[in-house]
Amino acid sequence: MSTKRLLQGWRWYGPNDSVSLQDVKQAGASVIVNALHHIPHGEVWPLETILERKAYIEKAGLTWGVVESLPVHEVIKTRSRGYEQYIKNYKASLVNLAKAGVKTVCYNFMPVLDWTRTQLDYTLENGAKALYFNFIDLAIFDIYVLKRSGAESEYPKEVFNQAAKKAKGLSSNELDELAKVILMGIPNEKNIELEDLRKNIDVYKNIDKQGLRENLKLFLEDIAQVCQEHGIKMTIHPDDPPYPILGLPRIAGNMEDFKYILNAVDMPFNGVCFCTGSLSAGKDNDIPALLEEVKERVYFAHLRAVKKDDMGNFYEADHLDGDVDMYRVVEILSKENQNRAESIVFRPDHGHQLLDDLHKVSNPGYSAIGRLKGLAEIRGLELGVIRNANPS
Ligand code: DNO
Repeated sequence: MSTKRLLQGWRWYGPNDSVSLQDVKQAGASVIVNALHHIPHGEVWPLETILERKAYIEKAGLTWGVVESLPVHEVIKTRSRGYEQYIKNYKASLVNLAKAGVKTVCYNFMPVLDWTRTQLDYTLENGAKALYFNFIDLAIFDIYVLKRSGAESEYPKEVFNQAAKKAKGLSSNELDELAKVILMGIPNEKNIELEDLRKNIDVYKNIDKQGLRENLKLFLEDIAQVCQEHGIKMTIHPDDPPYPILGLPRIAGNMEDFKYILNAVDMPFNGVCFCTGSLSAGKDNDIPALLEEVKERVYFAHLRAVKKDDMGNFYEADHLDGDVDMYRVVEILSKENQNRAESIVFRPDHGHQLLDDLHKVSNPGYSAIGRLKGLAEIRGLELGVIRNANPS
């Protein structure tokens, strides 16, 4: 019996993406990871629009295999007044997606902000650019721009002192730029405003980690029947970074969190988008051990790696050269894949800006050549893993 390969995915932001579907084909990916970013969070995704997008992708000879993301509205995350309507809408979107045959859905349960970085053009030694997260810059934003009450005392003394010193030397333009990066949302979606962030942080004052976990559990219970009936696989994306920031609770960052999530609603639809990059920013995360624990519920994977310093600051490293044992990760995924009726989709997550990328505009983290490099390295690694498991 031949060994089944993982499916190579590629995040594509829709017809306006500067990386075209033709580019994706040349990179060698076959599964498109896409969302209807133009539809405001919380509204129903109409079947017709889904089918149109699907046809567009298929015309290019590719398939739409994963939705990333069907966003969970803040009203659901906070279980605030009116959440029932948002749940209804979410379920309606899921049914429409299932009717169109797109059944793997990625989402996150991060309060207010999706992934957070403090710099988008960190220059590496070889001149390529990477995304970067620095605690001192985060503290500057938190204390001097957002002016969150109590923020000062939440950072270690060392971070606070360095932030205070650095902030003095920053112009208002530089502070604005920092705020822009931290508040940056998903391309083509509505950006988060400073005011929204402040308001939302207030709402979360009454929702601690346990409260947010509970809200996730209730959300999963609400959608369970629809998912089971329609064969939908929900995959939760880890928090990025995988620990609390800006005083907001986080519930998907480590082994204990994922055990909780999978047990909370112990049904096959309740799965994980295993993002090695997000998880590797957590200093105590043993990524292969975590994958071993959750692998049966992994329906989608983001493969990349970060490198951290002692303070926990991190930049996005080469896909095979960060704080992740990528050989083990691919080995576990590939082995698990042999048990599956449908192969697991992975995508090279993020990429450096390199070569021609440096002269083009692309969505942060989503340049063509940087990701092509990551994809090519990972598919080579998979081949090596498979050959190692089945020496001829
Ligand atoms: C960043 C992405 C995330 C991810 C969402 C899933 O590059 O991995 O924005 O799509 O968190 O809901």
